[in-house]
Amino acid sequence: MSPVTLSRYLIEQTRSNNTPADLRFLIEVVARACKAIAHQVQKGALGGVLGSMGTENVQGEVQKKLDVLSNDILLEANEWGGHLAGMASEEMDNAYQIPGKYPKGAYLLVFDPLDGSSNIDVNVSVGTIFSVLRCPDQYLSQNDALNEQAFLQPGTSQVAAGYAIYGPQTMLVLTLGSGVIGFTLDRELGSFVLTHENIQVPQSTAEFAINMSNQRHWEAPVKRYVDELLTGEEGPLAKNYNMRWIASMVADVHRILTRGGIFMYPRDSREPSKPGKLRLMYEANPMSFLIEQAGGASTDGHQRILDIKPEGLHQRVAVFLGSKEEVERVTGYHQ
Ligand code: P6P
Repeated sequence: MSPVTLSRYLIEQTRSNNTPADLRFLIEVVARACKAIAHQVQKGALGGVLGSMGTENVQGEVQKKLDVLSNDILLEANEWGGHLAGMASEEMDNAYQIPGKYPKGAYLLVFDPLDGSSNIDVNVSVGTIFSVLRCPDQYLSQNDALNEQAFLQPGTSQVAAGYAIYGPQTMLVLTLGSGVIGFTLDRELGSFVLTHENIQVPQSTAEFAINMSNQRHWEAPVKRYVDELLTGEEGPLAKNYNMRWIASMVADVHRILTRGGIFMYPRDSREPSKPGKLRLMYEANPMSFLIEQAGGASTDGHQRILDIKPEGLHQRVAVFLGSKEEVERVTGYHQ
């Protein structure tokens, strides 16, 4: 049988649950933009795209050339299609208004154009994370500027989410709300080909992911939990655990979707005013949607991340996601 490409998947699989044509079109446009980003990322030094821009984003983080280039690729790919009411990104302070010369549509696209920036210049996997929301009717207008309030919906409102990972393979991992599927980029075809149907996170695991250098800054429940992981089979968990920390959320989450694990980025005392490092709208929410759709769990230590009502586009959140058994355990320690 000929390979099932993303286009064929979107038509065949979504015919049954009649996914709107505009949403299928949006996913294909985002996938095409991710192919263009992959092309730039994989040039590396040969493309003159490594290093920093010398500017900072709204988070006060130094912007890498590839951050800005990836952001521009996603904006240019999506602004003309007539399927979006607006866009928002880690790299832009405010929402992106669809230029007046183009029609607007019913969806909102939120993304981290290139996550894992600290790894870009050292050739470690990075990725693009995206989340799709419906624009509430009261904010839909062909003429008026889009009000940023339109984006501030809980993660349960997402209609689709996914990521592209630029690693040894370029893959697209996606959910439309009926499970998680994975596509691998076939460079000869130039298409994403279905390679992973029905991705499931194992309920239990022996692998955890956290940046241990922050240990002295964690809250007590996290210190207790990680201490128990480290005491292994002599400890209360009666199991030896392994550790991984790639410092690219896309790569760590991809490993967890593939073989299980728990990913943690807790809040810590370095910046007590901030509830965590990772951003809710375009990192935690899309990844939480994928993890839950794959049978895992995702909380901020106290509540389901997808239930959090956002108050700002760039709001941060603590993240505990992955194999349900471990997420429920560490969340229980916070109660
Ligand atoms: P740290 C990358 O900059 C990122 O936003 C996530 O992709 C990653 O999980 C995290 O930050 C790494 O943070 O503090 O370990 O460098």
